[in-house]
Amino acid sequence: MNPVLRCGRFALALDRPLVMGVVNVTPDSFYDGGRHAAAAAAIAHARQLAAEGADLLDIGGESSRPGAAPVSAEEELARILPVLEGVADIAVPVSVDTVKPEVMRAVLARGAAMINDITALAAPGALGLVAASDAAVCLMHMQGSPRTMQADPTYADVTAEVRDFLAGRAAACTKAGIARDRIVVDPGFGFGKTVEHNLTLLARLGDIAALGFPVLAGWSRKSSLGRITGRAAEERLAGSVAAALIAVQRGARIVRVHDVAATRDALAVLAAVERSG
Ligand code: 9MG
Repeated sequence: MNPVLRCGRFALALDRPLVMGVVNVTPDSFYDGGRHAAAAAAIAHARQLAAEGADLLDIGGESSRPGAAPVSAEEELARILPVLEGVADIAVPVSVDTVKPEVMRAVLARGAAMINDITALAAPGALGLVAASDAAVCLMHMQGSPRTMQADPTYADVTAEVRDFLAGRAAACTKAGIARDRIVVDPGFGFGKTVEHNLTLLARLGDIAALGFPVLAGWSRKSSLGRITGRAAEERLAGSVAAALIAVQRGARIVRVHDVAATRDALAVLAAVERSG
């Protein structure tokens, strides 16, 4: 694996696990006071996550929760752009979570350092847009679409199928001209997977890391943790931190989390143990 991840004007050293902080700008997050208040709250939240030590921020304007309805590119941009502009002075690379080429074009022109695409650049034109930029890309695996993905996820061998899919999409990226050191892969925990599928993938994350690209893992507050612990989303901090640590121990280089400070503390303890051993 390359020692750095190149993303826009940044080169992130991969000699320690990186923490990506989640900044959602969706109606179920900051929308109580209307659009302007939502942007202001999201910017404040992003600054807080950066102050807590986030290595990257991931801004998203369309929910990808199971059953979520799609939004138009115009609506997504109206949510994201004020936030992207409001964090432009922070010395932390900003990723944008989107599947739409129109949104990718607009955010890349405004300095987004990474495109986080839960469909792995499937939309026509998406590959070329990222290739023509200097941004990194996170290629995620999903079976189905957010509307339907949890209806009946089925695999013969979940790890092999996810690994082969990611290998294929990474090959498509390099063929399109995206250098290997701009590519991140992600098994997509919770995206068209049962709790058992998610646990198998976590246990076998090393098979995904063996592809030679940095692996991003996102377990933060997800429903699998609710199924395991019996806890509601807002009570899943301990489970989320545990899953992030396990993911790192099994080969993840980036963890996508809501709780940056707690995750950084846990990773600091892990690093201290590894240094002493
Ligand atoms: C947008 N989003 C929600 N969960 C995610 C995950 O696990 N990985 C990535 N790359 N994006 C996610």
